[in-house]
Amino acid sequence: MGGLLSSLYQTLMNFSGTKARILLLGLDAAGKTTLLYKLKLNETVCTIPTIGFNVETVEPIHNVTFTVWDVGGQDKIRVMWKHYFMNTDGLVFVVDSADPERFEEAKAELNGILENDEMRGVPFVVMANKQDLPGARKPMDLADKLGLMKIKGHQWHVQGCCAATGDGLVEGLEVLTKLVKQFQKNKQF
Ligand SMILES: Nc1nc2c(ncn2[C@@H]2O[C@H](COP(=O)(O)OP(=O)(O)OP(=O)(O)O)[C@@H](O)[C@H]2O)c(=O)[nH]1
Ligand SMILES: [Mg+2]
Repeated sequence: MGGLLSSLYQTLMNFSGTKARILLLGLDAAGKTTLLYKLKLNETVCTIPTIGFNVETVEPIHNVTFTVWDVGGQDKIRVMWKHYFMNTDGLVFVVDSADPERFEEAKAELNGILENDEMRGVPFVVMANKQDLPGARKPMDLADKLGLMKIKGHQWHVQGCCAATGDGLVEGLEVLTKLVKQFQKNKQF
């Protein structure tokens, strides 16, 4: 019966398309707003630090429409992040790969997010951003520094990217799409 319901659900989802609420978080200056508007407009916008949030719906990827919430990452406003957690289907966590001095801080913030009850089981993609900069750490190196292999209860992927040019963004979100579909299906049954 579960199998029948599951395939019916899948058929309906394929027909109607799926909607997903995506949170875009990371330390200040990681490149979140740059990434969001590169995806949305295919433009490299000139950003200022985000106080509050930006929200945009981006073009469907594999039939999934993402509503992306980009919340400011400055130290003093990170306390606001938790107010965006409810009903999240996927997390994009952006890291400046060329700023190793802040990897520990990024790791602590990521763990804090994932430990929140509202974020239980939510899949995430770490965007190893700014791969264009000299000294940028490779995605797997970053995964190691952030301790991703030790994280339990969440599906994850790490994607090298450059938000300024758009390289790697769609690839990262394609993986997130798959993880989100699985997460939503598991929630349903
Ligand atoms: N070289 C390079 N610079 C980037 C890239 N992505 C973003 N930046 C720059 O990094 C700076 C910060 O980018 P934002 O997108 O404003 O960062 P943010 O994560 O939204 O920061 P907050 O809103 O303060 O949380 C800007 O000067 C961007 O131009 C990238 O891929 N490569
Ligand atoms: Mg911003």
